[in-house]
Amino acid sequence: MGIFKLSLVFIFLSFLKLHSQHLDDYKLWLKYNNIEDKNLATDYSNITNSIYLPTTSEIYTNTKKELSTAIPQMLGRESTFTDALRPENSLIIDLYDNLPKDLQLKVEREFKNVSNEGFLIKSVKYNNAPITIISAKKEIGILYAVFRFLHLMQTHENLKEIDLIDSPKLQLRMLNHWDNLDRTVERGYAGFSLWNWQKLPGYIDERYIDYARANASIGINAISLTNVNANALVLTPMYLEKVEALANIFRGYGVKVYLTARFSAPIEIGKLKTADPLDVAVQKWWQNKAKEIYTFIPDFGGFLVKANSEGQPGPQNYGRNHVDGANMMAKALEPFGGNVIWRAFVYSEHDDTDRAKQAYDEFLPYDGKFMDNVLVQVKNGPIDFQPREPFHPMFGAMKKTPLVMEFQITQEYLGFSTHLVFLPKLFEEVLDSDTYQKGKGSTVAKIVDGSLYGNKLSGMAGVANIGTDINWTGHPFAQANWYGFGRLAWDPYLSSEMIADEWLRATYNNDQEFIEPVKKMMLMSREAVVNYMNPLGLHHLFDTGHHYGPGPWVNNLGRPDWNPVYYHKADTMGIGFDRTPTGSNATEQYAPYLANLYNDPKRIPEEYLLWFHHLPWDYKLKSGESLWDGIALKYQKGVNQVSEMITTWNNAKPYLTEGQYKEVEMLLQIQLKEAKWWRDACLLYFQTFSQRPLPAGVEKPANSLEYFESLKFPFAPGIRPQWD
Ligand code: BDP
Repeated sequence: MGIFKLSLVFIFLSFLKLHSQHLDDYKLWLKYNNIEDKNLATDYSNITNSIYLPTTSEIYTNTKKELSTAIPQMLGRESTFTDALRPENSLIIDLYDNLPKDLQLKVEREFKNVSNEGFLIKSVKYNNAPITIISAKKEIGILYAVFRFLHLMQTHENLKEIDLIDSPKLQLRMLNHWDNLDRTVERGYAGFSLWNWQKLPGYIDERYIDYARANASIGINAISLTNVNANALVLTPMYLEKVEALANIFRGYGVKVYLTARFSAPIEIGKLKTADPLDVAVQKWWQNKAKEIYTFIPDFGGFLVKANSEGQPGPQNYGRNHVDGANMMAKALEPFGGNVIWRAFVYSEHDDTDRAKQAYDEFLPYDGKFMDNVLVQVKNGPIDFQPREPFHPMFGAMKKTPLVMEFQITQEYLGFSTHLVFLPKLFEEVLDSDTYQKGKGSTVAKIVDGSLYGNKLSGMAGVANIGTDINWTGHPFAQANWYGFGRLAWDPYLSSEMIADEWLRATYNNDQEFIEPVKKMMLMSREAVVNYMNPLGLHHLFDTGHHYGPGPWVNNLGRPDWNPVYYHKADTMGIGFDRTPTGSNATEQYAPYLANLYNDPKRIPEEYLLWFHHLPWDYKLKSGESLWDGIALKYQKGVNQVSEMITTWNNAKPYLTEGQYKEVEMLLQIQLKEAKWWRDACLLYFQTFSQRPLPAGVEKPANSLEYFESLKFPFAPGIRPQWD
């Protein structure tokens, strides 16, 4: 064979390897790899030898399916399933109410602490033999328990003496897809939308089932299918039929469907002249619409609404307010048990108040005025999903209204699906933040789970990072962000470290020598991206529209608050946004303790310094460095951290397949290149104001400022056409 042919064969083989890697990535954290440790495998075999699981419902059937997929893969042998209890059963799975009395007695005490969607997994002695009981109040709890049980097997936990109860702390654990009906995904970096509207309802893609399995495995129980910049067509019968087909799949995994409702739908698809929420015909239209939707989807979740925000229609178009709008829809959904999730992401083009203050100003007066089935969904920070923001001041201040935390899992401002950034670290930082609104310890987590003020509803939403890419999320490590979001929506008190640990084990392998350094890399990755993009409280330095790469110089967009210069305010005197009483006074929206802390540049945590203060270039940081040097060194540090990530990944090579190694290695190299781009572009630009040299240790920029300013990306992914 000639050299040419040989290399063709080689290319083909490497393609096959990479391709099979991608197929493996498709399985997410549900890989169910073969367990090589003989002792462990024997223990697990004994526990799962004969399984009692009555298949009386769809959820139970799906539960059984999962067990019969997972166990043979992990243990190399099948389990026996019985529909009726038998003496040989080693694993007994059923609702508590259905268990025979003597088995109930074995778990009665623990079971008292299991809530509605929670579960219990416990090993007990029964007829002198060890058995394991998996039980719950509702079928969905059984499915969650089995997923957890399989996860514990995947992560090689000792299950011989298991005694575990767990219940979700939030009611609504939701993904928000920003998917358009033409299958583009706003801010989507992992291909097109999963929802194949053209082929629905007739064609059910296997992928819908795998998507639902993945969600159920981490406890996600709601999804909104469509973009918040909504198209009213999804509310027409033609689309409702398609939505119904999806809802029918998801129901078997405990996932409810929500839709985004365009406020002007009564005009666009209802032929009315107005969408005024106080107009009786409009109210009637929404009531009829709700009724119609429930004929298709009897357990429909409700509406997610973006109104009077970034050009979307809303009640203010008719001189009405958010309460008028939200309550009108809530009233329509109420008879059927549906909710309205009303977004608080608002900032007006007619208001020149600091954008960071506007949502709070607009919503606080309405606290207590929304109907009981309205939840207000608030982004984690007051601007817009930046690499770091202080928590949104509405958390803690708005006491009577249940607030849904909105995180962004898709990495619009965090390097798209090219950069490895472990977001649970960011989520954890926000959830652990103390609002001090009801004294010390009033954390955001306690507001979100409803415990601080006793709100009846609670929830967390994540803007999905999922698309048609074979590996679902573009970057293999971005799967960890979907996973981690689900885990924190289940329990907002979990640590990001634990989440990284369990995700790595289920996704890659259980070798401690692999886990420890790679986990460290994940936990550091979030700070790295803050350092090389937006250090010391800087924010929104992103290039126009697409938000790919740096654009701190952008100053020509239609609205002042769309321009990066609005946010960094760099001038010859210094840099940063003064949000203290000498500036916009956004700090007044926080509890007095925090307001005082944030107002004082000497005491404020330095990661928020330039969010709240405009300071001179020679301002002395805690380290003793000048502000200019400190900023420059942070950018350099971010770049160095990415280099360290590459070293860590190279060292992990012996624990990875060629495909696993290669795909992340290539992405990390791009990340390094782009981290340098951020450093060089931002420092060169800020240097035009600071007029100071780069401090020792900061690499010289590879290109000129003009070069960086000239870069254009008309086809960057995820942009919505109307932004152009
Ligand atoms: C911004 C996005 C925009 C979204 C908006 C939102 O750039 O595409 O429509 O948030 O959350 O971050 O509504």
